Amino acid sequence: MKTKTYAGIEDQYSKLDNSKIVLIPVPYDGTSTWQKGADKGPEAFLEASENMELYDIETETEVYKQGVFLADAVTENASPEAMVEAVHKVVKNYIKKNKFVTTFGGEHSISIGTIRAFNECFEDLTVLQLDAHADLRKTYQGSSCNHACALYEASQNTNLIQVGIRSMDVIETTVMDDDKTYFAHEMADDDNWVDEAIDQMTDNVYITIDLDVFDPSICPSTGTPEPGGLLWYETLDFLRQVFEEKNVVGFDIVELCPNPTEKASDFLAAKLYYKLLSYKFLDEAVDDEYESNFNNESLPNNKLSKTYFDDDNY
Ligand SMILES: [Mn+2]
Repeated sequence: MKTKTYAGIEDQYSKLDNSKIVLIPVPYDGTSTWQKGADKGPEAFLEASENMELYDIETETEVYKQGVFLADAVTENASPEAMVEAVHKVVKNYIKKNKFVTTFGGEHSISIGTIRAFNECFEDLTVLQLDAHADLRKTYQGSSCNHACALYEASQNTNLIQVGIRSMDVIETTVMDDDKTYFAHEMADDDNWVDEAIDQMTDNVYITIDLDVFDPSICPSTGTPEPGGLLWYETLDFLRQVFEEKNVVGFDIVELCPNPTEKASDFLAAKLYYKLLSYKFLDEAVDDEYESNFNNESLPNNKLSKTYFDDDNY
C-alpha cells in the first residue's frame, strides 16, 4: 500500500497507542465470480480518504482526532479458508487491545473472519448486513468461504438482520429468517422498517456493509451491481439511529471494485466510512478512554448479557 496513514492524518493521530480506531485493509478477491477488482478497493478508498475534508458538518466533529491506526493489510490468499483465518486472527488481536476495529475489503468473504472474531468477543451479537445479495449459501464453488456464503455462518451463530436485499437464489430461502429480512422492494413503500429493524437488535451490533446495497446510480463501482438500491440520506439516517441506540462494536465495508474513470464510488465509500466513525464517537471527548466492552475471558462476568436477559422484552 502506498498510503502511510489513514486520510493522510498526522503522526499524533495515527499511532497505534494513541488510536481508538483501527482500520485493517483486506485487499482480497479470490472468489469473486464475475468482475474482478475488489482487491483494488482498499487502495482506492484510502486515496479518496486523503482527498476528503475531515470536518464532519452534520456532527460538527473531527473524528480523526480520536486516532485512526492504519494496520498492515491482510494479504493471505493461499485459499479462501486461509484468508478467513488470517483475518479472524488479526481482527481478534486488535479487539483484545480494546480498539474499535474496522475492516475494508476486498470481497464480502473477508467478513466471515471479522464476524467470527466479534462473535467470540461480544455477547449476544447482532450482525446487521446491508447488502443487495443475501449471501446465505452454505457452500459455493466448493468453499464455505466464498463471497456468496459471507453471511451463512452469521445466520447460524448470531442475530442476523438483513437490509436492502434484492437478489438471491431459491435455496437461500431455506436459511433466511423472513422476519429479520428487509427486502428493498418492501422498504420502498414502508417507512416502519427502520424502527422494526432496530427493535430486533440486541445491544451489541456489528455492521457489515456491502457497497452494492446502494443504488448503482450513486455507487456503480461494485462487483455485482443491482438496480433498486438504497440512497445516501436514507442509509445514513438509519445507520445514525443504530449508532445512537445500540453499542456498535465494529464494522466493515466491502466490495468496492474501483473503475479508473468513475471515482464517485470511491468517494462514497470514503465518506461512508468517515460518517460511521463520526456517529460512533459523537459524544466522546478525544481524551476519554475507549471502552469497547469486549468480553475478556479473565473477567468473571458478562455484564451486557446479564442486563439483556433480565430485560423483559427478550
Ligand atoms: Mn455481499
